[in-house]
Amino acid sequence: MTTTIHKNFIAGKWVASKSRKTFANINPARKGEVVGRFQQSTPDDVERAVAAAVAAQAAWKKTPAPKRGEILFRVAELLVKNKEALARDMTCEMGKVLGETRGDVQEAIDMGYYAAGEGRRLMGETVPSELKDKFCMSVRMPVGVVGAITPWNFPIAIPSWKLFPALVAGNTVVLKPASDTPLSSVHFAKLFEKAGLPPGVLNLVTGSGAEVGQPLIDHPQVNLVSFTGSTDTGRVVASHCAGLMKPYSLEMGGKNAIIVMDDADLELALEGVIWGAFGTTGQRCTATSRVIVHKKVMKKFTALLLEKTRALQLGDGLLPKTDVGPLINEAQRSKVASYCEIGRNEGARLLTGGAPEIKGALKQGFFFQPTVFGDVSPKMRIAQEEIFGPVVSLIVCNDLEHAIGLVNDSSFGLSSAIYTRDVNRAFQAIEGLDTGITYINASTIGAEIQLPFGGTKGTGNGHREAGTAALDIFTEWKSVYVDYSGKLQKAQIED
Ligand code: UN1
Repeated sequence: MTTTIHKNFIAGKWVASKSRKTFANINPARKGEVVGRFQQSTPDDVERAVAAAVAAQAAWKKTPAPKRGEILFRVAELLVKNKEALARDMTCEMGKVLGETRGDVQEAIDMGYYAAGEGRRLMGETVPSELKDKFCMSVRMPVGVVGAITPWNFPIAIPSWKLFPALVAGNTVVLKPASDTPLSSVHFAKLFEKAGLPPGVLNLVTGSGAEVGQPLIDHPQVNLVSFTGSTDTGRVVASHCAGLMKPYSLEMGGKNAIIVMDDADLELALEGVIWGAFGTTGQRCTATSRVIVHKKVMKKFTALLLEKTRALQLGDGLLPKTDVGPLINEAQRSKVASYCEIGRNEGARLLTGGAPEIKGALKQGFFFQPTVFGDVSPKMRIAQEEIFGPVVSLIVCNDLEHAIGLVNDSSFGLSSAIYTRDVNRAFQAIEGLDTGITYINASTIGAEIQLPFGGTKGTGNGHREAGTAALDIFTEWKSVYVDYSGKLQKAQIED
């Protein structure tokens, strides 16, 4: 089988990198299988892409927002039409099970329709003036050229969170996808092309962080950087943008917890923990990595959790019987293995899992056993640091107040959940949990695109994606004062 070589998308054309070099993208379930080859781009390619985005900006800004929205609507329609093929290719390049890659595409569809509708809203405010015969309003303006840097765990959904709102607001974009999942971005860009997006409005450049990401962040004509990925890389983005006085939004790690109270429906909580901890092989920034269980139900809950965890089927995400796919690459697998080692050394009790899975066909991929640690104390590294794999820590609590304190004892603040049948406890948790997202009787994963997505503390830098909040990143406010009195009127000055 010949391997397809995919190109960059710049100024409406599919072009090879000036480097003439490509890199391979492999299937994490079968390391020997090359999914495709992609351009190993250089700062020169970034230069071309930014120039294209700059050239396209004025006309795109002038295009009425409802018309911009119509194009995005057509992209959403194309996503619907191609959902199955996109999902299958995404499972091949990323590893998560087909049901979840379908969900990934669905999240992009949802965002597409939502942003398309925003083309007829993009609402500002009208407020009264303190003076007679004067009109006050605010309108949203595009920021200009957006540099979007996206991770591998949601290869279409997360690019969609950035592209759709950025584009409907009148920005042009240069997208640099993660090198582990460039294929989904190539497919996505092709749908924008097919939907009639004018050349240069969206540009795609594949390659490394050093050769593509860095020059994109530093480029003086990139007006805003929108980044989702690791905290370490986010820190680099922040420091560069700060030096350049450039606005940026960061969406980074989590150490998300589920509280299981003594009055919880334990079966329901169990399903939520299994889904949150092992869905996407634990590779979500919203993944459940701590479970804080009331002391009265810890024993029972632990037994139920172990039984269910041990029954999970690892395998190729395309196979219907697979529950959990591989990790994305060997580096991630080593990282997860080293955290299991750290947990053991810290004195946590390894209850199940804890090692790479190398039985039979699984040795061809980056599989890791679903892992549960018991007797975890809150200050252990496995209770504090993001592992990004199928590893969950059980921590005991005495009461709700104690549980909330434990959840909040984290440098991250993305998602939290509580299982309880007591409405008072549920509302106390909503108020007390210091996270951007809180679920009641549902897992820590599964955010919907019509609400803001993001977190407090080290998870981000105060911005939110999705919902109308996304527009706050991708637009600048302009306040407009229209004085129709025909005379000089002075605000704040008494006559
Ligand atoms: C992520 O893990 O980076 O809420 C995004 C969720 C998904 C998005 C996760 N809708 O789990």
